[in-house]
This record gives sequence, structure tokens and C-alpha cells, in this order.
Amino acid sequence: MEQTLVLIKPDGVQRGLIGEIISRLERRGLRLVAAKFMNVGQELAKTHYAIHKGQDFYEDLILYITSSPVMAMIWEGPNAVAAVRQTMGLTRPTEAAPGSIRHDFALEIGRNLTHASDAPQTGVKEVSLWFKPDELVSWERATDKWIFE
Ligand code: IDP
Ligand code: MG
Repeated sequence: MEQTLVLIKPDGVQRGLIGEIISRLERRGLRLVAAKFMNVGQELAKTHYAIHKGQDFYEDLILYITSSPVMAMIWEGPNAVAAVRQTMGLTRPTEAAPGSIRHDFALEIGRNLTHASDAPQTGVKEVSLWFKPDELVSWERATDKWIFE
């Protein structure tokens, strides 16, 4: 089953949107695999955002993600990566589709509430960066057969 890392970033946590965001992912039909509420250290932040090193927003991005706790999660399902990216909306909130989280709750690209893996291979990499194998819960949900074809 395809898996994706989801982070509710510090602005989402501070604004009391953890429940709202989890609720949207549950409602979509995705299955929760792992979750932890945590502070992000420099090393993890820099590894996670290594691809953006050298961009003008990089330093602010590291400050943002390490500024306050995040809710880190793994969600799975068929096409979980694409489904979650769609539920989150485009990176720039003013370009995110109406009904998406970034559209409905955000205004600025540097305060866009969530992170989600951008491709299945990135999902695999990010899941192992953020979680140890024994933190993942493999389970069957009573509704799976009504959501997964
Ligand atoms: P994504 O989060 O939608 O995958 P990325 O392009 O991977 O977007 O960028 C990672 C994060 O870096 C964004 O979510 C956003 O918080 C921040 N970011 C990206 N581009 C900019 C920018 O131009 N200005 C400020 N922050 C940015
Ligand atoms: Mg990205």
C-alpha cells in the first residue's frame, strides 16, 4: 500500500488545526499508520529540506519547521501521495484549489500548514527518515473493503 509522510507544520499546530487536518484525511478514506507529536531538530530539518538548500527561502524554512512542535504522521492508501497532495492543495495558498486545506486555511506560501511527500519514492524515503520501523502500525480497518477496491 502506498504511504506518504504528512506533517502538520508549526502554524497548523499553533492555530489548533490538528484535528481539522486529520479529520479531512480520515474522511478522504486514507488509513493512519503512525503519528507522533514532536519538536524538529536542526539535523532532521536540514535533511528533510535538503533539496531546497540554496533557495532564498531555505533559512526561513528551517526556522519555520523548527520553531514549534509538529504533528508527524504516515498515511496510506491507493495513490496516497497524489490524494494527500490534492487534499493539501498547491504550495502557494492563493493557487490552491477551493476546498483544499491550504486554500481554506492559509494565505502565505511560508505559512502553508502542511507537508506531504511529493512522489511515491519520496514517500518511502521520508517515512524512513521520520519514523523507525517499529513506530508503524499495520492494521486492518473495518471499512477498508468499502474504500479500497
Ligand atoms: P510543498 O510543501 O508543496 O511540497 P515545496 O516546493 O517542496 O512545496 O517547498 C517546501 C516548503 O517550502 C513549502 O511548503 C513552503 O512552506 C516553503 N516554500 C516553498 N517555496 C517558497 C517561497 O517561494 N517562499 C517561502 N517559502 C517557500
Ligand atoms: Mg515538497
